[in-house]
Amino acid sequence: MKVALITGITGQDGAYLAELLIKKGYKVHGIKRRSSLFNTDRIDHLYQDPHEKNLKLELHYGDLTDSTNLIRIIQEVQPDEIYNLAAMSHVKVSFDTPEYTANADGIGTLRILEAVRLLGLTKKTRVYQASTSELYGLVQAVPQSETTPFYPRSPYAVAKIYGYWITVNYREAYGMFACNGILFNHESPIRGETFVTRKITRAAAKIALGLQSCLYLGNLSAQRDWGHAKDYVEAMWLILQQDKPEDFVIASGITTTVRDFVKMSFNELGIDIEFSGKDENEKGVIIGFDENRLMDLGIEKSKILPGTTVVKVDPKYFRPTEVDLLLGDPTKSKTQLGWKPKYDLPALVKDMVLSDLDLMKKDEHLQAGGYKILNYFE
Ligand code: NDP
Ligand code: GDR
Repeated sequence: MKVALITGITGQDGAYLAELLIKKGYKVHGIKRRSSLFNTDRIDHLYQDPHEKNLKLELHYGDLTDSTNLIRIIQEVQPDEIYNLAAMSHVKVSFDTPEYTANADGIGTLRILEAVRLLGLTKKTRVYQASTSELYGLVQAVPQSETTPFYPRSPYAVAKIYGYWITVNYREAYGMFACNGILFNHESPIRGETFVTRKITRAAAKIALGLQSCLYLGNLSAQRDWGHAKDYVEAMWLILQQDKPEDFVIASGITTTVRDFVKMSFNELGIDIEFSGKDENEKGVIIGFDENRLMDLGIEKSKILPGTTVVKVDPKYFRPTEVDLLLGDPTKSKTQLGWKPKYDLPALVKDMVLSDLDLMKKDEHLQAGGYKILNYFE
């Protein structure tokens, strides 16, 4: 039985990867941070009573900013594969916490690699590093491939560039099987609520049910190459199954604006939105609806009022330096890894919107029962 260790197991990718590896027959160990609440919602369906024998999933307390626990856990677990997914992963928040981000996302990667080396596991343990399309930053060329130069535009991206190069360096210096997956944005129904896609799909569902009146966003013109996290964790696994350690771009090869993602999300709910105005004054207004679609989804027609502004720009969501355009070239991963994503963008939007509609209907029931529903704007 192969043994895997996942850092960041409580995050979006950690949860999907744990599920995938367990299905493949792995014993999975995960590192979770101590927090004042359980914070294991995304992996609760995989949880097993630790008193049972032959556990498929075991959790360990730890933190990427503390090498003592990383060394101890890696020594105990003796993993065949480590997936280093833990990170302060929010680009905007990294401008507020740049030093912590450098420590966790940059030096954290070094701590993992060095633990493997110090413990004499360089020949046994393969390491996957969660690198990112944010490394490309200020556009140098499109589409972006494994050979496109980097130009990071945030403390997050600068920290991740250290993670990228230290992974390459440990591979070259010590012959480790250490690889970067340069993953473009990937989303899902369990995406964190403050990333733009999930913020949009949650708000669209709430607005359709009359639980929220307006969605406030930042840069609507940013273009992203979005895929489904379920497909992207398959690629992580494939990268570590190759004969030789190499770095791979994982992307859909299609780019879309935030504005179009908004339109697609409302459209999935049977609501048509049109944008007008410029920059900070741009807004999205309901221009019509598909009555049959609303009925199929159990949305009350009376709550969808054409002429209502449902999207506004709030400059507080602008970033000091922005990444305007990401568009990946997945040729290498498709030909060399045989990676075949199952979801395109419309299928991703559908999955997220319908899941959020379902969740928000629970809020609708609570509100009907007299409970206050909080709209948390972040
Ligand atoms: P999430 O933000 O959903 O999850 C991040 C995980 O890291 C959480 O489990 C979090 O724990 C954990 N974590 C954060 N800081 C620490 C720390 N100091 N020590 C230990 N654990 C920590 O991110 P995703 O799942 O979306 O992304 C996974 C990885 O892939 C990240 O490294 C991200 O930067 C990178 N990436 C993501 C892309 C995407 O589009 N999703 C694209 C390219 C790269 P907790 O639950 O306690 O907060
Ligand atoms: P990103 O994802 O920064 O690409 O990083 P995010 O969804 O936060 O932003 C995407 C684009 O949307 C614009 N935007 C907004 N973003 C947020 N969060 N909130 C808003 O209200 C909003 N309005 C517009 C942003 O300016 C940006 O251009 C994600 C993370 O998962 C990283 O960890 C990962 O490395 C990269 O994807 C690839």
